[in-house]
Amino acid sequence: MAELEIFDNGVSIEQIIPALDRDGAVIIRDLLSMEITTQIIEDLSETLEASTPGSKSGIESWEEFHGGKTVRFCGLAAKSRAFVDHALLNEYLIKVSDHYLLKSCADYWLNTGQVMAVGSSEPAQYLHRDEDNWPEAMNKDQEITFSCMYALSDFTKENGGTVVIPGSQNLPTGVIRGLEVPPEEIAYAVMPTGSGMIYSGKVVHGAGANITDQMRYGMHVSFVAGWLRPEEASPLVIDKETAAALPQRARQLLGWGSYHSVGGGRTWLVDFDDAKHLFD
Ligand SMILES: O=C(O)CCC(=O)C(=O)O
Repeated sequence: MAELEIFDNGVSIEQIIPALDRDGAVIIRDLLSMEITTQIIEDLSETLEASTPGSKSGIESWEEFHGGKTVRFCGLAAKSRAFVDHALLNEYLIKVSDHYLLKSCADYWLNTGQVMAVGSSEPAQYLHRDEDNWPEAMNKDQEITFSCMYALSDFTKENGGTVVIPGSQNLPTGVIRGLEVPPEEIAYAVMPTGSGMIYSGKVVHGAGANITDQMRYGMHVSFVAGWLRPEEASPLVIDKETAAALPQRARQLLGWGSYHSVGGGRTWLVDFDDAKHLFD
């Protein structure tokens, strides 16, 4: 079995980048404090209780991907200020995303913030890459998306802890759906509550099988290059009033700001003006 490198909160970015370059994923313990984790869970619990397992897509291939026993929901920034301040604006996730994504774009924004609660007896999800969302933009020389899987409960090998293939970010460019790999190449994101696994959009991974009788509560946050269309339509969910109360960087990440390309044009404008001026 392969392993991911595990760091403690407080580690420098310079220490984790070599591990990310090598494996495509790292685990950081205590990325969220217990107090913040508890607050986020409390903020999201009403939606969690009201959500039923299975895909909302109505599309067979997505039903398989989303998992029939897995609860998923988005719009987290509208539901939890603690999510915004500590998960969306997480210092490590932002610094790592700056390091990798700003080589391919002038800025990035939220791709999706999503609870992924894997239910008891859910089989393993097929292995994939997050950059599969944007096949037209894949390029071996650039990262277009970076993610963090926060553990809102302990992640174990038995309860669906994320399966990761370290080094698979270097496999040939292209969409991967259902890669078969020998057991010795597989690592599991085994991590206590409050930890986060930060990973490249190129690394092959998927939710593990949950063979326990408990749910595994994960919360995924991913960023994507500002010139690409995100999975989640955040500004259609986070209304202007909610956005106005948030820090400017959070607003920008949530789509309440425009994109200024390096040496090219500006996009996502409001009558030719930067959307951030809606809050002046
Ligand atoms: O839940 C997990 O551990 C990973 C899920 C995942 O990779 C996805 O749904 O895109």
